[in-house]
Amino acid sequence: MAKSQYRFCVGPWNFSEGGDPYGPTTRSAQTFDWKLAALKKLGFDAMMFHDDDAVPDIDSKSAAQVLKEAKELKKRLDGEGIAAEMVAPRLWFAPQTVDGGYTSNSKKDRQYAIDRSKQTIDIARVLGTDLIVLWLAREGTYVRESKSGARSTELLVQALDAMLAHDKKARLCIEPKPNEPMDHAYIPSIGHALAIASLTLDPKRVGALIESAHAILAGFDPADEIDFAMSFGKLWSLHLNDQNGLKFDQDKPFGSANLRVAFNQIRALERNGYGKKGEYVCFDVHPFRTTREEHFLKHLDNSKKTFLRLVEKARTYPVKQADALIADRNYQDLDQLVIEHLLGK
Ligand code: XUL
Ligand code: MN
Repeated sequence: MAKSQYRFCVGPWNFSEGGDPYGPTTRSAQTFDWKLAALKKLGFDAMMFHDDDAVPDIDSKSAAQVLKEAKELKKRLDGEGIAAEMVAPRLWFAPQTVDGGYTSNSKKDRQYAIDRSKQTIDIARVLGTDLIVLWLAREGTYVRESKSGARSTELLVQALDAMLAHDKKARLCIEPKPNEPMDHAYIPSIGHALAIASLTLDPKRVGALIESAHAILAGFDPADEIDFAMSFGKLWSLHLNDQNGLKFDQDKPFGSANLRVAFNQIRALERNGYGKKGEYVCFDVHPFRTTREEHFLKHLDNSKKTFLRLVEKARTYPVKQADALIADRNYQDLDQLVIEHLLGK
């Protein structure tokens, strides 16, 4: 398998239990310690956290208690040699976030979202990471006329500015997604994420996270999203997974739906040197609902395996042959060259 510069990461939510809107869970919930041990066993290096993954029942606890529990978590992670990659405020669960967090039509609820985001930065500091991920889950609408796009852009910038001012070292990493749970989201692509960064008080500290499935849901090739973000030096994290077309967010194992699209993501990471500045490769994948308990970790192990196999494929790609075909505008045979290479011929 390819020797690579890559380090791997996963979140506690990626050990999910199989529940969906149409049926209950199919596997029993595992403890945090079980997940931590599993992650080590699989050769992962870091864990990503929502604020309430790091400190459960966060809204019922005082600020001092939250920081105390974050410190305890940091000790546990240090004991296992696992880093915290990022912390993300979960702004889509609490009653205050029904109409969105930063773009809610309620001033009081917008304040809740900003306060919770500042607290997320405090937790991240304790856990030893400067990376704050913002998946803007409900920053959009079900009924387009219920909010103004211009006003929402202004509110998003205000929220980003409040976070940037709260901690001069924090880096904000926007994870775009075009829909789900919303009909339409306000920051649906990497272009939107990088553009809104330029309106903030410190654009250098606002970057992006690309998730393969989210890019596919927007109708984009995730490899192009990677190349674009990395041309700006702004790809600070990555959620690799797969998605079979325009459906619900499937979070399939990496490469599961379209190996060639996965291969091109790896090529984009390789040509731009992803990981060389310490960025992690995270798999935002879930087990299929049918997965038995004894196969609980397969989706993680398999995603990593596929990733490393594709790194090898990217590094052994017949570049000279490809370049000759490109010079001859023989894209017909270039297409076949890629297919043969992936098939192992
Ligand atoms: C949702 C999603 C989230 C973020 C973290 O689609 O991908 O799990 O990655 O909040
Ligand atoms: Mn994600």
